[in-house]
Amino acid sequence: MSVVGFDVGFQNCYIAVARSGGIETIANEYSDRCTPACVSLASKNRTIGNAAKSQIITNFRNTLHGFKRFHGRCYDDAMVQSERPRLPYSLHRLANGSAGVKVCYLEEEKVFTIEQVTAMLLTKLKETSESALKKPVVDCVISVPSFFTDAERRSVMDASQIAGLNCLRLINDTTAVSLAYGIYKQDLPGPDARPRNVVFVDIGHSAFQVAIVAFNKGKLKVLATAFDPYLGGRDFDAALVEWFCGDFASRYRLAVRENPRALLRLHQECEKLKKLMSANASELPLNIECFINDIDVSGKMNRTQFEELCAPFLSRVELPLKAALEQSKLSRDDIYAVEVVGGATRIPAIKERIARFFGKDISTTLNADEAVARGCALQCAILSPAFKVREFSITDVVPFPITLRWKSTTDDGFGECEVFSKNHAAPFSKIITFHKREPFDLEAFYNLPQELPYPDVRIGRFVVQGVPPQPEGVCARVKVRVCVSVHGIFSVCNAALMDPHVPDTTEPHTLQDEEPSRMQLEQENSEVPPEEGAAPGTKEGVSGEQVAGGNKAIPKGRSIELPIEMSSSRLLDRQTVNNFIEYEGKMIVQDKLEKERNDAKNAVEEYVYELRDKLSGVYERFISEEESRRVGVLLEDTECWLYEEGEDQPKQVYLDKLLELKRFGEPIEERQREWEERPRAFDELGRKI
Ligand code: ATP
Ligand code: K
Ligand code: MG
Repeated sequence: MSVVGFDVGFQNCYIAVARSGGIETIANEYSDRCTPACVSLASKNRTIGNAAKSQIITNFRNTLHGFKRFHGRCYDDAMVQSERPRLPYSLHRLANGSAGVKVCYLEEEKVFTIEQVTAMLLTKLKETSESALKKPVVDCVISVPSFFTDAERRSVMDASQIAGLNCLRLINDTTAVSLAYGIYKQDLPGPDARPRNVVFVDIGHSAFQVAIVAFNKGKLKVLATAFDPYLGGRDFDAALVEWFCGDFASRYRLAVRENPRALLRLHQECEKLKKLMSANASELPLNIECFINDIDVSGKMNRTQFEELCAPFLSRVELPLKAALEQSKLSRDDIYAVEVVGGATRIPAIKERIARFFGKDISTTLNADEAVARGCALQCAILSPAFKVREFSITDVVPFPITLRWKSTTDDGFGECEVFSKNHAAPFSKIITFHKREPFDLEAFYNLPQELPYPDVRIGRFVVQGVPPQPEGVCARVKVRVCVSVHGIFSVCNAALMDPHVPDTTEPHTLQDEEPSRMQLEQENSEVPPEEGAAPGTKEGVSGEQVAGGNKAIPKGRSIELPIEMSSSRLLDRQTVNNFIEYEGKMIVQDKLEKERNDAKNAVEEYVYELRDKLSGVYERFISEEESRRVGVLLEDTECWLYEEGEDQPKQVYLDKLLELKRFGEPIEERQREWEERPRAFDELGRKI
């Protein structure tokens, strides 16, 4: 069983694995520990990660990057629409309204959902981890921003399924970082002592997250989280791009924005310049050769100018810090350390603002790029029965309060109840008791729309089925369990029809029509099974008939589990996910075949060069001039063929070509080998005598 953690960033992905030596961040086939979140579709295959990144400019319409935030979003979503004009590739409105992408793949126009695109990226991360671990990888932990709502989280879960992964937990970025920080600390306060409170700030390419976490020996508890989901390193790049566009327009009369390739190049150069400015306060150059119409451009910028340009972004740094501190109810003196991770925290002006806000130097004990992935791998190790790790309990928070609403069957009124308040511990589950005469609906939604970084407050509709018709004046007692799972996803996870003969001592108002005031909200730990009486076996006993037959079907003192159906407008159904799994498999095969075809072609090319070298080298004395000339011509012809007719042939053609060449090359090689072995054979013979 594999133990793997994936940090799927907006720009950069990292992989950490658990091996006997501990947690390690691993490198891909380019010896790079960072795999760009980039997927490029082409006429014969797709490339993912580093290889795709190198296609950003050459194949810009079909090279996808910056798609992470489209998870669970509608095409018409304001955020999606504001990103759309900045993307070099096309977004597409899918049948269910979701945002997808439209690209040219295998020489055809093709639409992919965001789940499929992220699945492609995950396939790459999976393969990289498999080659490092030398075994199949299925179980994993994947990080998501702490502000991701249910729709976004469910969408990432679907992506992981499409990639053939079993995601044991979607963990919040900052929670993963906290785990990476806390698990190795030997000097944490005892279980009942005052906790050590640490602030974690992660500013990546697209977003800014902060969490305040209380540590005691063997446990961490997130006290509060806050974020600016729309502030990250890319905003600083964009500010530079904007400025240089203006600069180049006035000095070179160039309309950069009208040229997608030039704009992409400028973006890359501005990002490089931004990084250089983190280390260097003096003026730095920006040069691009043959930028537009063969014009070389150059410009310059210093850190002070950069900071002025980015002042609107820098002024937003304090807000999430303030929000988190207020929610945690701690004072600055209660903060033990402020740890920063994420690439954009390397910007000196950002670091200064964080330090100034908390009134202390910031710490960088964690690896800013790899901490999230390491935390994910640690969480995976904790969850995996195959791995022994130190016990460490993690309590996260519910970032957005959740309310459940229902319609009363008796008086047509509505009832509702906030089931999870802001910063409620998670994962967690609760039980609500309803008195019903028929199947009923529960609607879950986020009740603070102004705080939600998502346009739709609806989480989903849950239909509790199988409640048998009741005689006049009688209601069936149904206990419904609602939970926020380890993935941070809300659901109505089960419902049980209670035995009417057993008086429910916990609920004094059992026979009255339900209203919020008469509803019981029992809190339980998420790990406890639904009801003492509800043995898992009872579920199988529920058939439509039995339920319709009335309460007699309920075993004495026990309960019957009722089926629940969830509907949500953007949820992928099972069949669609299965189709995507199958299609992903086909694309993997296609990539493999294309790789083999290319390898076969490369083998021909290599053999041509090798044989040519040897003809005028080691083989020279084993071959007549005439033969050497003939083979030389053959090699030349083959080389030309590779550039022309042979440029794009099926694998078998290259294999045949190689055999043909070897028919000439191998006899010469044979002669050379015989000659080389002869004196040795002679020697051995000599010794025997
Ligand atoms: P997100 O967390 O938003 O999903 P991500 O995880 O991909 O994004 P990171 O890898 O943490 O993001 O950070 C990438 C960002 O950090 C980029 O904007 C990059 O330009 C920026 N960055 C990296 N190094 C530096 C540096 N030395 N100075 C300034 N910015 C930097
Ligand atoms: K990252
Ligand atoms: Mg990140």
